[in-house]
Amino acid sequence: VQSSVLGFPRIGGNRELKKATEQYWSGKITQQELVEVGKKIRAENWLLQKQNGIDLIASNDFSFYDQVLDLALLFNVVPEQYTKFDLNSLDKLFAMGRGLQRDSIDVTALEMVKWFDSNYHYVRPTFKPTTDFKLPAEDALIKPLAEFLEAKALGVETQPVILGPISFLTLGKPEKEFLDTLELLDLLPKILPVYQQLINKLVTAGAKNIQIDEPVLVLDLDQKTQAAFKTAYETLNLSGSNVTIASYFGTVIPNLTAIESLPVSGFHFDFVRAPEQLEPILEWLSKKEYKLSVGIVDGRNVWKNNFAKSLEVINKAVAKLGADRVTVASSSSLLHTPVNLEAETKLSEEIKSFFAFATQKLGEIAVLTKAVSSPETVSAELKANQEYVTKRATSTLINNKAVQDRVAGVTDAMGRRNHPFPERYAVQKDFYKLPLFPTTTIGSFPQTKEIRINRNKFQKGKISSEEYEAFINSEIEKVIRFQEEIDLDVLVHGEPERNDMTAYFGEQINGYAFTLNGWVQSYGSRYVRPPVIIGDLSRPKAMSVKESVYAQSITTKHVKGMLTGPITMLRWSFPRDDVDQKTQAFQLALVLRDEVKDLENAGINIIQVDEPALREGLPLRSGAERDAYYSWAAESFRVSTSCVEDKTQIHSHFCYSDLDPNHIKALDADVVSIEFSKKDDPNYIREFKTYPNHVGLGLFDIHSPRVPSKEEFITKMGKILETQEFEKFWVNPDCGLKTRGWEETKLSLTHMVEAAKFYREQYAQK
Ligand code: THG
Ligand code: ZN
Repeated sequence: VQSSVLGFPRIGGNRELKKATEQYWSGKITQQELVEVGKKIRAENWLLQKQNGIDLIASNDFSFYDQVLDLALLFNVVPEQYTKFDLNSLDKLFAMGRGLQRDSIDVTALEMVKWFDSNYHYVRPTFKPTTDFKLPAEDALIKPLAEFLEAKALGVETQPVILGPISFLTLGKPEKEFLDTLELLDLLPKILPVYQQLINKLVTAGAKNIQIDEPVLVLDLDQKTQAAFKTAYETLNLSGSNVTIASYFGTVIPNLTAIESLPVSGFHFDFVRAPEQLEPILEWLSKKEYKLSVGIVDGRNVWKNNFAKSLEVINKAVAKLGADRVTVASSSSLLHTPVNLEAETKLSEEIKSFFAFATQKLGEIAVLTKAVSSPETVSAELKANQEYVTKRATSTLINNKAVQDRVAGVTDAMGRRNHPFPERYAVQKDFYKLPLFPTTTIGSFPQTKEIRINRNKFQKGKISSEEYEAFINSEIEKVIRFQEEIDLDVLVHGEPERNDMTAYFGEQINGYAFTLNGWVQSYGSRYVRPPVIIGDLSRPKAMSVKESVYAQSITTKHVKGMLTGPITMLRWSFPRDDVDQKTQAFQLALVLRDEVKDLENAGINIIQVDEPALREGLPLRSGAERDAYYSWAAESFRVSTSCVEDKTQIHSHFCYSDLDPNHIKALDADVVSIEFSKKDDPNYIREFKTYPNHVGLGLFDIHSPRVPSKEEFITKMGKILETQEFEKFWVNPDCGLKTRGWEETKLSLTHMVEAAKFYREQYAQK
């Protein structure tokens, strides 16, 4: 039995990659210095895995921005707009990932979308019929090759990981002009020779094992896509190396016929997320000679592995296939878990004893591997693990009877507003007297260095809570005055008190644990520190009322209260693995319901409850589980928000994914704002015409420092107005502004408001 890790976090134990990348962007270090930081992180990761006795260690799992974007650049899938300037490959990568506005250069970023149902975002490659797939002429620029050789030079033999052709194509989209005409899989004959060249180079360099990721195998695939697997892998000549096709985050069973006889050496499947696929897979493999990589140490969560349970799975595989055909592996790349639990000096010993981060998971994989062939060498570890399982199940941190009873008592009526939207809207229209095309923002304003410094000082006890509150209030006042100045209609307080929209609330809810250093990459140089749901959830006191009330007290305009919805709280936390997701969502819904009521009672009339993670919670496959999700996810949102009067206007916000208007409709929010600026797709606008309540389609990309002109806003709004009913139309950016600087924020919002006023005049006569 061998051990395998599909990928290790690339951010460094102390976020070294983020710091270096941002320093490079701001001109403080050179590209060479940045490259060195990357090299150092890779070396540390490989050596750490080697020390832990991992047999198959991934390479090419590193990236300066995103691994899908890396592959696009490697294969010359670079839209023309990025090729006009003389950018070297790393700068081109960054321009594609985050846009670039400098000197005479002005390009927007490619679209960024959720990686399956995770909180990681990949950059979506765009293809056209004439995309000229090719490898760079210089071997040093062929990243998988260069990194394989780099590890080899350190004495580590690695398994290069490459996203496979079917996933790479289908996770992309056609360039705008070809949206309706290009079938991505028709590009297969053109892209396969380039995959072949790459594989040949790796083989020549000595790669004995290659992992090709085909995560789309866990999605619903049509006939054409299924057939493409056969075409692709039968066309490629993979005989020079042991090629493993890897899937994760779900079951492959519905697509099994697509892969059952491919000419590869083996497969990796995720038995953490989809244990039910074990039997049929073993049945199939017992008739073949493939190797099986058993994904059994969770790459998506922080809980310690349950060795006894895992060994049942592994031993079944060994019994059926024999030890030399079985590999013990992480379920997916460990990219989605924090780097090292050792850094958590503030967690209680009890809670800490429940967790394993990426570094600890390496040890778990090693123990499980040994437990198969020589259990006596790891008997102490197995025994300690058994004790953990019992201790956690009976821990007093976990169970709260009052919370369980309250969830059991949730009624349909609790998820229904007093009146349907048209009636509520009549009341709201009268009350708010907003102009046509009301302008607003999504909630956060730039998180400046000063804000971060003060928050830090407060956390470390270097300033008193009075001083901190005074500072936060002064920041709120700044944001309010600015919004008044540029004449926005519905104001926000700017969220200077919040580090992160999930962690901020998680830290105030009983039943949550949070980390000091549990960073996980979200996209590019942006990381999150997901709080961990460890037990039943309750709210000891109001969480957001003070700041909203202060903001409302200093302005005559309406200030929107800002909360994070139950699904997003759940999805952006590490959830419990001992209770189902619906129960956790309803516990959160009740916590939020109390908060919504408190805000309303405190005179906050507009309350936004964000659900950007609504779509990512959707089960990856259609069927009963997905239908059930649609219903309980919407209900948990409505339970959070339906306790208010007709007059109180509930807003919600969605981003990072292609949304189904029907799903949003079921939430019955009065106003929704939706990320939109990079959806160059008129069909998507048209879909939102069917949305019955009011809607703001995001007008500019907040991930880029680029400032759109007033004219650009006018054009964008014009396009939307062609299909959208104008009375329903709100004007707002794509998402919160916390990652932006003040300079570009001021200009962009000013232009946005000017454009709204332009149309207000135009439509005044209608
Ligand atoms: N919070 C969480 N998850 C998220 C988002 C979020 N997932 C989707 C989306 N938003 C991702 N976007 C971001 C945007 C900004 C940041 C992280 C993810 C960000 N992070 C700070 C950084 O990297 O410097 C750290 C924030 C902190 O101090 O906690 O700015 O908003 N959970
Ligand atoms: Zn958003």
